[in-house]
Amino acid sequence: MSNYSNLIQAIVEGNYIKCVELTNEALDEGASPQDIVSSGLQAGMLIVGNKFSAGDFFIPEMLLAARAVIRAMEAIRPHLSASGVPTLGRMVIGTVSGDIHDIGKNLVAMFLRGAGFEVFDLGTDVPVARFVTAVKEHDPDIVGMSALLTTTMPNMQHVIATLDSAALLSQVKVIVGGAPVTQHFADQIGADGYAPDGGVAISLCRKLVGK
Ligand code: B1M
Repeated sequence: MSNYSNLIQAIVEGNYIKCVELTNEALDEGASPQDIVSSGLQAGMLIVGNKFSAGDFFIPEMLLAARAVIRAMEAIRPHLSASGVPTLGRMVIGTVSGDIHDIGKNLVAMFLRGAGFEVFDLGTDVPVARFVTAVKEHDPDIVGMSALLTTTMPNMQHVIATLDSAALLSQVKVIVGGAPVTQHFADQIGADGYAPDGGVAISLCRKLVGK
């Protein structure tokens, strides 16, 4: 299926039953999970975001759309299973402090698990200090941070600075992502990489661990 207009419409309407049904149909027809995510789920959320910006949608509509996408992701997850694939590396991931958006972060975590990374998900609104303790606990190769709000982006820099003060920064690679994040911002704060989506996150993480 290359036309995801019905799936996009179901997301905009917040109809999670239809959204899951159409996602399963697309999977049955042989569409790749990546294509469903980028051309269907993300495209739908983009429209929802634009409607919110324009004042046509409010928080309840955003929540209904988010539920539809989360349910569709649950349907996609088994198709990304990496059983039998050797671990490529360990990663700690979280949405930074003050920010509760987790759909994109969850997608990235799911893609990376599917690609063979062992991912420790710290959740959302993760305090700076929690990233530091997670590095001590899990000894990851990569720390990944997500931010969806311009106001929470600076917290990524705080995490990097705190890892540096704790003499842990040299042991890990740091990657950042999220709708308002750019390569320029990543360079500015001293991150090792930026990924605009889950697919690029896989190739970036593979490159950072040399695999
Ligand atoms: Co909010 N929200 N929201 N929201 N929300 C945005 C982000 C916004 C752009 C909407 C808008 O105004 N057009 C706007 C931010 C404006 C800004 O900062 N400039 C906004 C706002 C203002 C808010 C509130 C402040 C609203 C309010 O309360 N007045 C509030 C903030 C709460 C908080 O965090 N403290 C809020 C709340 C919410 C909901 C709870 C209702 C809900 C979140 C539900 C959830 O996540 N469980 C929500 C939603 C759904 C959105 C939009 C509509 C969709 C976000 C999304 O899930 N996109 C969003 C508008 C938009 O982005 N178009 C919006 C789909 C997702 C797949 O994409 O997250 O970008 P994304 O992830 C992509 C890439 O960015 C990348 O890969 C992912 C997959 O390809 N990526 C990474 C993400 N993380 C990565 C990490 C990596 C690598 C790549 O490495 C580690």
